Amino acid sequence: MSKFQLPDLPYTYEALEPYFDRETMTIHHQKHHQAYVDNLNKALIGTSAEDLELEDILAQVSQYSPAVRNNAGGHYNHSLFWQILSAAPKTTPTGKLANQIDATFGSLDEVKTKIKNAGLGQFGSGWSWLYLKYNGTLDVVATANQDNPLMDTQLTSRGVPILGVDVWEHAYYLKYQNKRADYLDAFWSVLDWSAVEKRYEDMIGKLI
Ligand code: MN3
Repeated sequence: MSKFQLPDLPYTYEALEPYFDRETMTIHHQKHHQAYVDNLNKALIGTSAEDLELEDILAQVSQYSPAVRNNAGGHYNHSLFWQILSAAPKTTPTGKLANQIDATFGSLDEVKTKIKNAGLGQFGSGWSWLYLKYNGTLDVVATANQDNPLMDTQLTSRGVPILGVDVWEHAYYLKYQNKRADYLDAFWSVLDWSAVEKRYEDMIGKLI
């Protein structure tokens, strides 16, 4: 049995219509994410990372091949992405996360604008993240390709991602063509803040 497996989506392929369409979701999960899983399993064979957890591979990814970096990132990032989407999302954060967002960014609208602009400003393929720094503060950053803030290759923006939005064209091109901004606007209609809150509270608990 292979080390890493493609996780099932927690909803059907059409569940996020009309914001994220069935065809994009199907190809994104069954083809793109599956390929990251398969290529990661292949790239790990015979390496010292073979027995490590995914997060531990990412934390020292600079030691491994570009194939491990790209595909471990791809597997982690997509697994997170599916988990924070929902057909019946909680549309605003509450509790500790809401308080921290207000304290750090001023308002929810402000952090949403930062996340959108980071995604729009990412030239080519990548991701826009809201992440928890190891000092307990929040920040927004865009990364190229399948990189993410867990990677030790992130020199100035390291931490634990709690929200990520995929800005590769494969995430939106069938429905939105070149209009990345429209896709990023639609993302908020399927983003489940309760999943982001849960990640935040779990991580804050580990930092303290
Ligand atoms: Mn993708």
